[in-house]
Amino acid sequence: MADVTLEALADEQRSFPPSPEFVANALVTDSSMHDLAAADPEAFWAAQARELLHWDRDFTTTCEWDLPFAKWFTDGQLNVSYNCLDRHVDAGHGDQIAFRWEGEPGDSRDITYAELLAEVSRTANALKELGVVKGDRVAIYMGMVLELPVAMLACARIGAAHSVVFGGFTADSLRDRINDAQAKVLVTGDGAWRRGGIVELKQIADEAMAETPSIEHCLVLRRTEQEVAMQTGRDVWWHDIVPTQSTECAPESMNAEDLLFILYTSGTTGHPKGIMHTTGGYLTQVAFTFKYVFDIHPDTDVFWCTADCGWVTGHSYIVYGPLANRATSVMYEGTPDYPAKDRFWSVVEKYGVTILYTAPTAIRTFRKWGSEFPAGHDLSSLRLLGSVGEPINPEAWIWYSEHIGTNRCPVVDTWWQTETGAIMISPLPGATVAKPGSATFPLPGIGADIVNDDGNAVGIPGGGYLTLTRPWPSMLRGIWGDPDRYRETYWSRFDGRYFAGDGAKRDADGYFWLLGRVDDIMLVAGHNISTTEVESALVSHPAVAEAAVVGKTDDTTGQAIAAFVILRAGHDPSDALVAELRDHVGHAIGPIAKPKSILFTEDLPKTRSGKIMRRLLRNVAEDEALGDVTTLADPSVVDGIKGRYLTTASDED
Ligand code: 7RM
Repeated sequence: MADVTLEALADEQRSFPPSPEFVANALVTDSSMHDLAAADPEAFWAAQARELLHWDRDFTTTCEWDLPFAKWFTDGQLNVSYNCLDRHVDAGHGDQIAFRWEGEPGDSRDITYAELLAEVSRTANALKELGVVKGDRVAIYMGMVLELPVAMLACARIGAAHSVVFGGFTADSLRDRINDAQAKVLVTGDGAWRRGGIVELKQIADEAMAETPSIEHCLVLRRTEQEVAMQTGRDVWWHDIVPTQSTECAPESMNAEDLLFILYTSGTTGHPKGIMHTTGGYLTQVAFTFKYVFDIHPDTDVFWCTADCGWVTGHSYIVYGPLANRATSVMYEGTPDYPAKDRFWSVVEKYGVTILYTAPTAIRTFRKWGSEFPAGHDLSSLRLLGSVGEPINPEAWIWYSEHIGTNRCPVVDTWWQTETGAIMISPLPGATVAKPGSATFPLPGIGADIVNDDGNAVGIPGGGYLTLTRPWPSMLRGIWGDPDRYRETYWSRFDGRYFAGDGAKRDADGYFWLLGRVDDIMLVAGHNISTTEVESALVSHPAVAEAAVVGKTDDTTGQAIAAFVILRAGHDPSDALVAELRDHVGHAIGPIAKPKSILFTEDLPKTRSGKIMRRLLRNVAEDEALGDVTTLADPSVVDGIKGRYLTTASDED
């Protein structure tokens, strides 16, 4: 990590107040909730916990803070699946659709709350039959089929913790995660559809299970229907054991601090971190943020989060947040470009999606493909748009607002992490005046601040390290099996504060701007320059779809900026364009931020959840070995860039 404080350079000041039409029906339209929470954050969260959830036993303490360990609502008891299913059915909403599922090949299925409750109960009984008891861990390795949330909720129902492993991970990754958590059962499928082809889930799972002694049984869903090997005694078909179970399965009353799930995040060293989330605090903040950030009206909204359930975004905003709020959600199995580049927009039109939550990487890709794809569909059902996963470049924000939101829909840029469990910094869409590229303000009840190297608050305006100043209900409770790493990673850099690893600044109006991971900050001639600001300046040029910049060792300036640029449809690489882009950045930010070299590329190295991996580009720029590439979505991308970088990247000046 660079031992520096960030000097923020660019200052974006366009502002977008919510439209009067949106405000007319919004849940929050002023600062009263922020004010209430600021007066007594703990009392605020206690009130939310009681208002949003059903507690089998009420809690008497709100937050116990023994830094860095926090407990919320400790003596309260509740069940997550009861809160997501039974209470809605009991209240007469059994016929409401919970998920409108769209398969990649074009098949589809609606499932009501009553049907989902029955399916979850049967699956919970099946897991019990396979020997799962309260306190066990269950690994889940599936594509985006309805049975994936069903399996998660079935675990929650019986008090087993789930560990969902993204269905695109390798056998080695799956094996390591199963072994770290000592999972007893693995739930998987024969295969998953991906762009018309089959991901051989069971075959990969078999390879993993060759070295996972803790696994006693593997429950296998039939989806793609190719032949798979089934090991007698260990492997069981879903359709043989689930449908025959009883639909009665009493939800286990859990303590608020019982483990709900483990979710692995890669981290900088090879060994993945098992981030732990517990029951009461997690569900409280997830339910709260889902309701107010997305302004949910459960009787009329159709919500669609395009993430995969293998990421925290899928846990919190496909499964637990929507179901706790009795929302109707779309769940989609496939990719945005299959069978054609308008698939997302045909899904929005088909289901009348009102709220869309997606990632900047997708938005930049849609902008690159061209506005004719969304323009060919009726998107008038949309009323609110969200973004998560990376900083959203102002230009991409504006494109999203114009071409998807047709200038009617507020955009909420939501900052949070696997570790935070739920959204932390975000507009409240009916109350906050947005600025494109800014996540705006911490949500009610959240304490965030920006500090310098010495841990002192930098004030307003100012840039530095983003920290969280007090515990929040859905904060991680630790790293599975490694309390020292937990303390070291998050709580040792700044005394008494959680360090998120992100750089940020506040502008003169106090708006928060996320500036990228601090490990990526560049030091050019004594100036600390954020990757986000230079990339956003590049993306604001009409020829540029996407950009990634890194610092490369330089004899005169210490580091020089090396840029990797993807062009939009209809633009071609040329030396003239290189010069134009360098000038463009110079005008937008200042001469110091001009990239020294620019390489045009078709692709950038990204994680499987779509985040640009600048570390690998840095290695390319420095002509170094690549190091760990296990989290890379497509390893061939870096080799391609590397080959071309070494032969064509011209250092200017
Ligand atoms: C939800 C998720 C966390 C990291 C985080 C940031 C980056 C996420 C935003 C963002 C700027 C945003 N969890 N990040 N959202 N940066 N603006 N709205 O992505 O654990 O996978 O990643 O993602 O660097 O620390 S995550």
